[in-house]
Amino acid sequence: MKMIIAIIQDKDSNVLSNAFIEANIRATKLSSTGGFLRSGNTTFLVGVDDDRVDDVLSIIKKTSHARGQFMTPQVSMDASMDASASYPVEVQVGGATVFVLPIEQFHQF
Ligand code: 2BA
Repeated sequence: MKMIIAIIQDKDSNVLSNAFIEANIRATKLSSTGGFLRSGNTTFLVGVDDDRVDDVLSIIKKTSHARGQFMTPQVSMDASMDASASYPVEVQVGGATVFVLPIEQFHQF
């Protein structure tokens, strides 16, 4: 059995939830925050048998899209006062960041 942790953009989360339900895949959805942009994203925890890992990965791949997001870099007071320093810059986010971990034990009491 494996634990799949998938971090995706909020905009894709409902489509992904529905796709999991349709495929009879059980998942837990958590509200999360990206450490870099400090904006909201969604983390799914999916516990599945080994033979369903590829199904889960392909559903995530199909439903998660990369998008550009603008951020304003923080300017240190010590920095030279370059006028362009605080202009928003575009960062590519997603589609999905996915970790697949082995599960040692699984219990439901
Ligand atoms: P954030 O940390 O808010 O990062 C959003 C996007 O900003 C990233 O997209 C990446 O394009 C860029 N980025 C992140 N750190 C950067 C840095 N030090 N320098 C320059 N650009 C940087 P993604 O790579 O698609 O990541 C989307 C979200 O997935 C991340 O949101 C974070 O919540 C999660 N994530 C990504 N890699 C991770 C990892 N190794 N461990 C845990 N969470 C991760």
